[in-house]
Amino acid sequence: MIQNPILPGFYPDPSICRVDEDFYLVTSSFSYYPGVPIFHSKDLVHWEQLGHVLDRPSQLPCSYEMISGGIFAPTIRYHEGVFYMITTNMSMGCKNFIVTATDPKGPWSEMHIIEGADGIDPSLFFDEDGKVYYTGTTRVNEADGNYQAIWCSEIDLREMKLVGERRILWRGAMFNSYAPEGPHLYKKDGWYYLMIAEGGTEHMHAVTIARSKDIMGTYEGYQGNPILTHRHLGKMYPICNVGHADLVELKDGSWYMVMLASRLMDGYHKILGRETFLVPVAWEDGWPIVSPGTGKVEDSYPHPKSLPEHLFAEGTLPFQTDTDFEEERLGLEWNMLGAPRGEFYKIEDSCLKLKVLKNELVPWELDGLSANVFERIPMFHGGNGDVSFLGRRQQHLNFKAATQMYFKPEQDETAGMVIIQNDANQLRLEIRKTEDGKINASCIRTKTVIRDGKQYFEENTEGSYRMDANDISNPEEEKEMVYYLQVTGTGVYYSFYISTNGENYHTVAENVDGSFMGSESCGGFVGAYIGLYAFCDGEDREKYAAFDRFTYQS
Ligand code: 6LW
Repeated sequence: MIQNPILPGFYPDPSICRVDEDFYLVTSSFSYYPGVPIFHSKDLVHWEQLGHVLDRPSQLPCSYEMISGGIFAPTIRYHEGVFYMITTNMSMGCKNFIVTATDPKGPWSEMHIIEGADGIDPSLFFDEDGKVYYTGTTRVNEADGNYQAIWCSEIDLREMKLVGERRILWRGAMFNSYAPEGPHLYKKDGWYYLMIAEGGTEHMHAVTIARSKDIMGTYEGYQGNPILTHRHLGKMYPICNVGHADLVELKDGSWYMVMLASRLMDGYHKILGRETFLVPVAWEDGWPIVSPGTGKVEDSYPHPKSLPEHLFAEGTLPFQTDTDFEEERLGLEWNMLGAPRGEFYKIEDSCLKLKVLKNELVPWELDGLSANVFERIPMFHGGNGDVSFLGRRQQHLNFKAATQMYFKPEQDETAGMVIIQNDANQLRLEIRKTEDGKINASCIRTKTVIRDGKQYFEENTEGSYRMDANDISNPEEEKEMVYYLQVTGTGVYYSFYISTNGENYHTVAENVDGSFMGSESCGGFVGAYIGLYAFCDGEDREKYAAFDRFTYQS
């Protein structure tokens, strides 16, 4: 059975390709590093993660400062023994580039920047005559107005250069369509099909299609457009924001589509961000019918008829983990913010150790700046240091995460767990030393509020627990103290607990409303992460907070 979402949690802008009996899928990753997770399946039902396409800092110049910068909408294609991944790095000033590999597990090449390719959402199409085409989005300023459109040019992949004439292919299905983007070209029965997203990536998102006999146009929009949307189903329909899709043909001639969509949590809240879904597609009269019979994304579909079931020995997604940090390397579920500059973490003595660094996770200097993500992204591309944070996606509506932390804070130092949606919208469970030398565990909420198109930050304490002598087993001992931290999420409500012996837990804050962390409130393109961090108020320290174990379960 296909169970949607096939990739739960923040996995937007999916792109898929098939190589014989194997399917490969990539998604956007914004400023999380390593970037562009790559997945593999043989039956479209079970998925394993192979790694990340961008796993060296040289492939992903990007800092932590603007989480919704970095990597937008990748496309993956395969041609004659080579995999191509093309995408945009917004943190480089909207540069489009290609990396290649002969093995999808990597290594992938360094970036080949495509000069002159403006806009976002690049895609590649390999035609039967050997020519290759680049499609993307652009802004057009002409007598008939200033609008966004899909453009196309031939590309020479030996030289990694655009060649020949550049053409506008389509402006979208709607008159004055909003944000035509995410184009992909396909060829079927002598027609070139141009499938795109329009309506913007929030509630009005949709998938539309046009076709032409000539790759450079003229493209004729399908009368049945949009071929997929949930915008007419109302804001309380449990799956919303459906759009940005890619098609794949199976060996038996059947078709499937991957797309992004979000699941609602307790009302119109999309804390998990945009996730990857899969639906079957049929063709009628030369046009695709998406999810035949219902026309919408369903929770499940029958197992694809022609694909034998295939499970993976390493386990299939989503990741539910119990990590004791015995391995030398972190699992594929872990990400940091921005490409690393120095060594801010190490795995040692069966612990994940995070260096106590200046707190960069809440960029207060952004206070009072434009609330528009696109205006803010270009302002940040050069953080000097690292943010001492490592996290994984929240992939389930209900979950429990726990860690065991050794840390002896000075007054201006803190470490703990965070639910982070973006640059400033977070819930943290943190340990601090108070002025009288006691230890406090607090739940801190940081949040943006928008006034007059500008973004302002607020911070407040949602609850705290002050340790007393009974809680600390041996306060005289020089050894760092151990804290067991636990966070549970039930829909939009998060609860935070602390223990010093792993048995008796104290409530720090219960049922804290996290609904402000949905993209509908705080904007941006990512979804919630659960992370570990170690910060100080002043200069960076040569000191670590050690995490002995981390579990995440739904
Ligand atoms: C992406 C665009 C979109 O580049 O959102 O949903 C942007 N579609 O195609 C960021 O994911």
